[in-house]
Amino acid sequence: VEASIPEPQREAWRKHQVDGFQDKDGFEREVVRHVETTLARSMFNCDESAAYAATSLAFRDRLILEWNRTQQRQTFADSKRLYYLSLEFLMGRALDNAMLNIGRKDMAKAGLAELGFRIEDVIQQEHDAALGNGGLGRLAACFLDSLASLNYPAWGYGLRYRYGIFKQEIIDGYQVEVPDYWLDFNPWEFPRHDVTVDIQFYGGVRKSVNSNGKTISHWEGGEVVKAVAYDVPIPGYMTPSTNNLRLWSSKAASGEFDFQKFNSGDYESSVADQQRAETISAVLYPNDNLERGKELRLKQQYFWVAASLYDIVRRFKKSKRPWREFPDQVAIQLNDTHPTLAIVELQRILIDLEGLEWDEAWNIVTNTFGYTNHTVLPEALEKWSVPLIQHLLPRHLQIIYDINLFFLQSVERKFPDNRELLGRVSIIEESQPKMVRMAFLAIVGSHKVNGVAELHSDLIKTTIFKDFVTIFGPDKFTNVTNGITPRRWLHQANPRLSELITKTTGTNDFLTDLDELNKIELHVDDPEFRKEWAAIKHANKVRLAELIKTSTGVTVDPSALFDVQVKRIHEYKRQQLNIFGVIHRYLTLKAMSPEERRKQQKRVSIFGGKAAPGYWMAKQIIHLVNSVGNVVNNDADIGDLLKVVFLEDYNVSKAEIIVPASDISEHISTAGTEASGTSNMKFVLNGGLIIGTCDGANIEITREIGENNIFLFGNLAEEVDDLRHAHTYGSHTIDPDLNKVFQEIEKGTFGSTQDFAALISAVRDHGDYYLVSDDFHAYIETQSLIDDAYRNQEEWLTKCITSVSRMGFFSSDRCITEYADTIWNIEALPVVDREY
Ligand code: NBG
Repeated sequence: VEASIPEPQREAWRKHQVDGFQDKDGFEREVVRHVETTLARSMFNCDESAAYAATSLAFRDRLILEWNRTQQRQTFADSKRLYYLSLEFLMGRALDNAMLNIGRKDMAKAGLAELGFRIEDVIQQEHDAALGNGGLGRLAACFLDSLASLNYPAWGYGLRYRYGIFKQEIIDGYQVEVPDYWLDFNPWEFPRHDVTVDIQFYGGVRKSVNSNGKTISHWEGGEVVKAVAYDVPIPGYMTPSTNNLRLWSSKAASGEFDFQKFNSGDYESSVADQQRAETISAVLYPNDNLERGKELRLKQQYFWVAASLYDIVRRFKKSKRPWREFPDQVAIQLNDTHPTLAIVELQRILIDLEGLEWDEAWNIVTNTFGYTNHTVLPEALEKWSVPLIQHLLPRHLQIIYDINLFFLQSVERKFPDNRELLGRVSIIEESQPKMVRMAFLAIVGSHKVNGVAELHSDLIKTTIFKDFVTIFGPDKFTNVTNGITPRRWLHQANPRLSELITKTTGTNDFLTDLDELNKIELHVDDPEFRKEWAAIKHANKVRLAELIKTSTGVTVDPSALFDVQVKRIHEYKRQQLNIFGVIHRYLTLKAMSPEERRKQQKRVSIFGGKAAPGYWMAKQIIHLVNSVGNVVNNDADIGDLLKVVFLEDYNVSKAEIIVPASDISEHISTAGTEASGTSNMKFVLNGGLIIGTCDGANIEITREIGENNIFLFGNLAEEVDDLRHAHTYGSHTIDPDLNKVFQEIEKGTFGSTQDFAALISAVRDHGDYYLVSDDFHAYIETQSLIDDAYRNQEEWLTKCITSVSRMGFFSSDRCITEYADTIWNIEALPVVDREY
């Protein structure tokens, strides 16, 4: 308020208010201006990367003006806001998305052509913003797109990692990790050097008694690190609403370096302090569905949570409302347990700094937070050691103990004399050392807990959180099935299909109301439409074949069936089942006569995905895929009948090329392990079919598109426990076809047998936890059904078109609307007074 311009001078501001470019000429003028001034280059010195930079800056300028107006509108409306706290935002590239969302891509294309550039080449220059591992981070990115497109007042809060997920190189068939330094030039962020928060670590707690006789806790001493805000504008689709993603970067609190130390000649250690502070936001932990309990990770979590809450509270306090209205103004969603300390931090702010009573504060806290669970895998459930929290956040540990005490007392009152129950649900695990169970803390501190697909939401209620359903009742637990944004995953990734649908249905309403896709089902028999559809799929496959050629050197036939499995490499996702199936196919083909072989369906098996650097088994899977590819791709008997490729460095921008080109994609996790999966939705939306298990969102996809349009196989979630038990305590026989595959690997057909021994013994000797052998037969049978189905191209095409037409449910717009209505209780703020 203090910095606002007095009324008499505001006229000058209004008169000189800038507006972003309006037309092609204006756009070109902005590009030239940025090349010549911001970049200090000229027409004699302007390559594609400079053209990319200038184009992005031109669009960024437009976005920030809308961003300003959006923020003003939201402040003025004073309605409830959502804050989405996520350690990961896997955004991918921004330029193409910005151009499409604000509806100016054609104009930019024409403008760039006049300036001497092809828009496709310019778009390619952008480095992916890869601040996430996989599905969880990409979901957050899709949510931001929907929140802005639906005009919800919402902010994302995350960390501005200097290094995103590592770049993967494949050298001699092995994964090698290379740091992803992406911030050299990032036109999409606005540093807010004036928006900073001091974050405290370590120290101790002193108690005092105030004049009312109340004990007050003071967290004192320790060290302070500065959080600096960087804002990333998030454009909605065809709306001026432009939301904010605020990412925090860490800096030494004393500025450049500690002048005390500097003056006393201790220059090196003052620089070291600076570097230690900057380490906090330096790197994204590269684990997907795994938590390692590292101190720096806990520091990241508190740093980010404390800065975000300070910001949220500061904004609320400006409204001068009483504290009890906080949950009417603020909804905070915890994306997994990573931000759970926010619950403790808000309670601390309210009782220690704002002087509220415990119960009043706790009521505010629990009405503010919602918690989304994204996994039931035990190795991914976060626990932090009590001594570590005690050391880093002494006051928070006390509050956690109090939260637990009051919670357990309430359980005791409801279920007297049930010590076992108390032990099971305690937030503190009585282990050596004691551990804080973050998911339990998140449940106790939230008013709603949701899973991300129906099966998953049922599973959390009957397994890991069963006792909490008994305690809080079933209504606290709910399901919100994941969704994807049709803007990026159809319009941007598959522009020709998007155009065909628009032309055929006469409108592009499906981009804002995905249920409208059902209109294309009326055209499923229209020969012209079918022909165009098939031509688009073929062109997308040609585009992928080119990527495969340049990145692996392997030539693939675009008319072959493209079979794709791209996702993080994990035993539960069962890439090993896929590659064992590929070996089985290879052996079958080898055993055939040349005449018989000629009748077989051609296939390209495409793999992609990163293994966590410390995940040895996952790295062996990558090595096996590459080794098999080496043999199969060079076998003259096989030729184009089978090719096996591993595409290195799978990321969002590669997914935009891969997804529209698939015929079959694999979503074959052990039933009950994949919470939802979201690429399954992307593949079907782009006219590919699925081979999958009855897991995660596969089940709901089947319900929507019909079971004739999906290839399901394998044991069900409810059968998994018994099978595992039988493996360990009964006799465990391995599927005979799988045994042949193992024998072939052990013969050395694919190179060093030693390397692959662990993949085999996991199945044969160590209880086959992921049920690879149990599902193998059904898997290869189903793959052969797919070969047969693909031969009937007309029927296949009908399946694809029908499936796309029924995918409306999986829009992240539907998903975000459910969150808004049932968990956040927020309302959209549409812009009514302006044409857009
Ligand atoms: C992942 C699940 C996926 C799910 C995404 C998004 C974690 C912890 N979980 O199945 O494995 O689609 O979350 O909900 O990364």
